[in-house]
Amino acid sequence: MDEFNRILIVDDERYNIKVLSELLREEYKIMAAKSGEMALNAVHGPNPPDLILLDVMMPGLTGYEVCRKLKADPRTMHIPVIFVTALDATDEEAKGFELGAVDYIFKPFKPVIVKARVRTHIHLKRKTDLLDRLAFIDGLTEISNRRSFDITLEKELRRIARSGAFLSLILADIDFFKKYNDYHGHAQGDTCLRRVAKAVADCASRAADFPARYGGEEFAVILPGTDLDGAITIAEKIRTTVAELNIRHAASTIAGHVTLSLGVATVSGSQEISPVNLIMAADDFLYQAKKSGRNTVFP
Ligand code: GH3
Ligand code: MG
Ligand code: MG
Ligand code: MG
Repeated sequence: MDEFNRILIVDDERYNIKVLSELLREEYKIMAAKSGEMALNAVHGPNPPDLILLDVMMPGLTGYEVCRKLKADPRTMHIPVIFVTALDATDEEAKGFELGAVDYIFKPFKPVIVKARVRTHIHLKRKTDLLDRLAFIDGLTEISNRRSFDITLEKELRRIARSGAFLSLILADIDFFKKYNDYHGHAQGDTCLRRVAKAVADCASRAADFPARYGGEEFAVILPGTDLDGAITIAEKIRTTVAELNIRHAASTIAGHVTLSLGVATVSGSQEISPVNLIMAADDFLYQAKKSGRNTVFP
């Protein structure tokens, strides 16, 4: 990660960009855009900013329009926006906040005030990012956690109810993991979980795919837009990828390495199904995979 936080300065006047960047460049990495259109390109680039200083009056897209677009896009909605403008009127300021800006600075601005406000919002952004991480990412495996899985499954099921598309769910469970811990030790068990999680995530890498740690040694993958055949193919790829990691499992009675059993269930948007029922359906198949000898995909 970068040592510096990035600030995107958006202003149609070169002079304003110059003054603001001179003010902030000691503490932050500065990006600049001379129009709303360029700003939207910059936020979708490889290094998105941590905060945006946004001029309101610009030819082409105005600052308000840029802000509205940023807040409507899940990829950019979390980037704090501060309006920097000469429009000193309460209703303008209110409009900025209504659009989701975190602050409003009037030109001509006082340098110390700009610095202080930017620092405050960068600090808040860092904390929010950390909270999101703690709330939604599993600390051990660094993939999405159960909370995040529950929220996503519910949301995606609602989405396919409208579109009529398929949605599949894979549940994967490590075979004889209790024996693994007993034989190789808990620390080695943790390392194993991390490697398996990475393999699961690598096999479900399309933008819509959602891999998560479902429980202790259980993983889940939500596959919106994937039918049963497609999901079985992915489950099979997960199974072989994990087997090929060749993580030694001296206590396994079916192989000398770590293996997975997997269950797959699918719904189409025309069916009414709750998250719980879909999970139960996948879990039933997982149970059959276990019963049939493990290291396999069901159905
Ligand atoms: P099966 O093949 O039937 O799935 O057998 P199993 O031993 O894998 O199943 P069981 O559910 O009995 O055991 C799961 C084990 O996973 C027990 C628990 O100690 C271990 N486990 C759960 N979470 C963690 C973890 O975070 N780290 C480690 N090292 N082990 C964990
Ligand atoms: Mg302007
Ligand atoms: Mg289990
Ligand atoms: Mg298990």
